[in-house]
Amino acid sequence: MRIRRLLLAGAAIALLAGCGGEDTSSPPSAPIGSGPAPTPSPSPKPTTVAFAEEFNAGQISSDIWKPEGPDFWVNNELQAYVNSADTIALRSNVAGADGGVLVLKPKWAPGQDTRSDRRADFQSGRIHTRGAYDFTYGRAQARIKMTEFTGVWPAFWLLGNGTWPATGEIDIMEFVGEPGWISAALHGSGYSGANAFSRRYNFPSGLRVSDWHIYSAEWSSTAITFAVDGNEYFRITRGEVERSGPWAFDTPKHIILNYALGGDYPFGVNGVLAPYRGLPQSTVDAIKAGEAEMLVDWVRVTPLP
Ligand SMILES: [Ca+2]
Repeated sequence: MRIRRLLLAGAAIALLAGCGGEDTSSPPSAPIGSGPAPTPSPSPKPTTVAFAEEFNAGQISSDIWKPEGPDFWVNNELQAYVNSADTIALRSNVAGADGGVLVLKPKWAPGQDTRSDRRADFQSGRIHTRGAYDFTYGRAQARIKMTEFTGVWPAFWLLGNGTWPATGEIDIMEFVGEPGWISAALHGSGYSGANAFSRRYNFPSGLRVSDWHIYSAEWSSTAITFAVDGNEYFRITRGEVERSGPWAFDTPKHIILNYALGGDYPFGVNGVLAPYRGLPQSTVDAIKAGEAEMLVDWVRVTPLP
């Protein structure tokens, strides 16, 4: 994500911890790892650049997607991640979708935070493919639809498997709840946090974040190009990056889908201080009403031409 100062210290530990048994809460309704593994929909299995998760199988594959747990905390965000059917689910019969969709959804849950150094009044979902599907180079795409509420922070991104930011981060889509735009970013040593390469994509008149859109990054050894619905809006070459620091994009990355709330990036845009940093009461009300969510129709990684 765009600003990740806390991750400097916590990323390696948190992410490594996230590789196995990270969800210590695991309520009975946990949607991932709660039953026999279905036939994995990605084909073929990891290691090569070819991945297709359509979310059509009726169950989220625990072979591929790992949930983040409540110990994880970065960017001063307002939620605790939990693996529950309220925060991570599949939904069918969604208008405009091709079969099932993944739903990541924040929930009002005061008094349930298990971390003593944080008071998260919300729970939400975050899943990743680290260790199950990591890849280097390719075109990563996801078809996503989100509701619009100030201070939310859903995202689709790729993260390197080593120390942040040295092993790189490719933010394909971040939405902080401001109608009309999303942003993309690249982070590495010498260009991270507030100094990342980033750009906003402003939707053409009449189009909204709350419509279905395809967010993509074409990642090669010489450049990374971001597009929305095939409209390229941000291209960074290796040479441009290397004027700020080492090119962090020749090593494997994994896929992350998450729904954060508040924290540094939304706060930096909206300046809201109350009732939560970066999150106004209107959005809290929307979360309580179950209206804030990100729907993901599919995620695909295809080889470069
Ligand atoms: Ca689908």
